[in-house]
Amino acid sequence: HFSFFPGEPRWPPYKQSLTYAFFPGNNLSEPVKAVFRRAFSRWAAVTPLTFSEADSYLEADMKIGFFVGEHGDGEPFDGVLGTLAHAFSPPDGRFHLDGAEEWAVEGERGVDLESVAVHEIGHLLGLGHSSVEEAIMFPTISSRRRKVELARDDVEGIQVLY
Ligand code: TQI
Ligand code: ZN
Ligand code: ZN
Repeated sequence: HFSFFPGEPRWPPYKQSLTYAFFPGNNLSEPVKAVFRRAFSRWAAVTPLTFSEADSYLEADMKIGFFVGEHGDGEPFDGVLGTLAHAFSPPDGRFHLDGAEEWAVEGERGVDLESVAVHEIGHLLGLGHSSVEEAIMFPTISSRRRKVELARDDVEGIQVLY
């Protein structure tokens, strides 16, 4: 079953049009940006929320970046595998990925970027972990390669918040 963060934080109702931006220092390629766009669209399809890329990194609601090791939030990344990414609950908006991973963008070998992005965006929107194994918000990666489709449990959870 789905869960929320303590106090059930969520983006406020007047902010249904959320913006995101990529850390400029990463210089991400278009195919990588497209992965995040697809991941956001999966959540947009089941909520009243819309997501668009902001022109300004500083003014964006959600900030996405790849970092290695210590990167200023007291939650250093640990190199290959282990922690892959983390995201903070609303209205923080920070979404960090471990730059040391081998990220798979379109069926290459490595950690599937879209799967991790869909999961972390769930956290950015206010979902905690789920006890349902099929759910995107299930907290382990066991035997999973690519999991990008929202389960009924994810949809029910996000629709409680929005
Ligand atoms: N990162 C953990 C995660 O996103 C970080 C974390 C642990 C966390 N406890 C949390 C974040 C509580 C918010 C709230 O769950 S991870 C998976 C999965 C990770 C794990 O790198 O371990 C995915 C990132 F579910 F597959 F195990 C993405 Cl999809
Ligand atoms: Zn971080
Ligand atoms: Zn998680």
